[in-house]
Amino acid sequence: MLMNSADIAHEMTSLDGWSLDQDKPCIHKEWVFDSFPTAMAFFAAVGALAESADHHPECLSSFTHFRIRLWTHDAQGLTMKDFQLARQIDQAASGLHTVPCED
Ligand code: H2B
Repeated sequence: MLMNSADIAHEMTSLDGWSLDQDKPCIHKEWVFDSFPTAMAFFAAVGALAESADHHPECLSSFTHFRIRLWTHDAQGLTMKDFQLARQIDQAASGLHTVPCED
């Protein structure tokens, strides 16, 4: 079910490091991992989570940099599925080594 802006604002307060893109609308986050293998381990973990949730993020992988955008295509906007998957993705990343983002 498509979320209204009040529900979205509420969910955003419980997410760490995710930003809301009003134009799309989608939520997005970037990571920089300590190595390419770590970034690929993250990619594999995100892929497994996406398949089990039947909810698939847009992933942009560039060496150690990784960017994810999440929205629900079927609903043409944000639903709770996006926030649930965002939390699972954060859990997967928490076990991996990241380095501070330069930009
Ligand atoms: N992923 C995302 N991000 N949004 C969707 O609406 C979506 C999806 N729909 N993965 C799913 C698959 C749908 O196409 C299938 C039929 O359940």
